[in-house]
Amino acid sequence: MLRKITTNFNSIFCFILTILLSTNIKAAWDDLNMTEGVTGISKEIFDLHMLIYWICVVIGLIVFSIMFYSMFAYTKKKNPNPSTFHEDTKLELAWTVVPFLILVFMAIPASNTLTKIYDDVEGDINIQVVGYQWKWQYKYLEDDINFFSNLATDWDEINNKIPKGEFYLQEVDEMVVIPVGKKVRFLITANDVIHSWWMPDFAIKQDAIPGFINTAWTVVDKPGIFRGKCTELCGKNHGFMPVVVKVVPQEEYDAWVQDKREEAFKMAELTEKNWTLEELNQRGEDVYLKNCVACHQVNGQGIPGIFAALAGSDIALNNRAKHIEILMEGVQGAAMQSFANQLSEVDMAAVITYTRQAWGNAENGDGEIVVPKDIVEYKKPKG
Ligand code: HEC
Ligand SMILES: [Cu+2]
Repeated sequence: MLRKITTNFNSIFCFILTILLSTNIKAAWDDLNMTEGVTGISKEIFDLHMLIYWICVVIGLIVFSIMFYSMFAYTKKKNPNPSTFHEDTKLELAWTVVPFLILVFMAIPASNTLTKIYDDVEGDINIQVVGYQWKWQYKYLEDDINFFSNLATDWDEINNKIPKGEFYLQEVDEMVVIPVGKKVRFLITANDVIHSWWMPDFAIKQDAIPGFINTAWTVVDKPGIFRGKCTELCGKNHGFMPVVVKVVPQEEYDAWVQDKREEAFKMAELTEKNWTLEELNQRGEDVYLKNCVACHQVNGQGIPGIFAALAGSDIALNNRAKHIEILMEGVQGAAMQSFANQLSEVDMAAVITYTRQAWGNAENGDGEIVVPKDIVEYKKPKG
């Protein structure tokens, strides 16, 4: 038994020695330690963490030294008659008051930082963050910018068909962009279940709860791309909704806002526009060739038994409402996915119209078309 303990002790000792001697000690330490982050608050939190860590180390050293000293210096052999300071009032007072003072000493800087973290005034830029299963939506409240940020990792990487990339599960199709040195406030909520918006480098980790708005703020002093994730178990694809924030100089931010506005303006114009059947058909054919042929084939015949035929499909001929629903929601448990977030309202309307017209569908069915406004209408919250 004793031998076993000694060998264990030896191996632990060797392990610690190896770590201490390794040349990468600083790197290993940084790896194990909390991140320092890139904002004033994150650095303050880091300093607090280090301060309290060292206080704990000192307390640990004192307590264990006294303990081990007493264990060896006052054995029964060396000290057969133990001293009796049981119920010593002074001693008991001391070991109550001293820890109390230490706690107060630690609470002062901690409360200071906490007050700053929860300083909930409006930012220079205010962004509403909405968690969805399984993606984030960002709305820039002042600039009317609104987009979804979807996971951009190739599904072949996820399914182990190709090697995993550098930013595996940490990359998105559209990043949150914010300017350097400005106060950005995030108003965080969710659409379906509880998510949590976590950006370690900004020291932000805030629950996203349906029906509530939690806030967090940051000022980032250094440009760069920072990565975080959803940190609340929110269902099957919980690990597939990363958070990526790009911090850029003010001019670059202004240009980005301008681009976004123009993009939105062009899209809104297209959505509002009165589309002719021919225009819809033309655009719809392009969309179809990009997004649908792989399964439904150029001739709309699909592949019998695998991919439904659209030519002559009852839905495409006579059931306009169901047709929209299938494209917007997908078909549960089938390869037919929801295209609601992949296609704009214009492209969605165009491809539905196209598939209701092509391959003789117009002649064989009701030939009803779908315009972008129908899709906007469908997207409006029901009830
Ligand atoms: C990855 C393969 C795949 C892609 C890509 C795909 N679909 Fe489908 N689609 C299916 C499958 C499979 C079904 C049958 C689903 C079921 O009901 O089981 C289907 C069903 C449909 C239906 C209903 C047909 C019927 O009569 O039941 C429509 C309409 C449709 N798809 C349109 C589209 C359009 C438009 C696109 C492109 C924007 C598209 N699909 C892209 C696989 C696909
Ligand atoms: Cu989530």
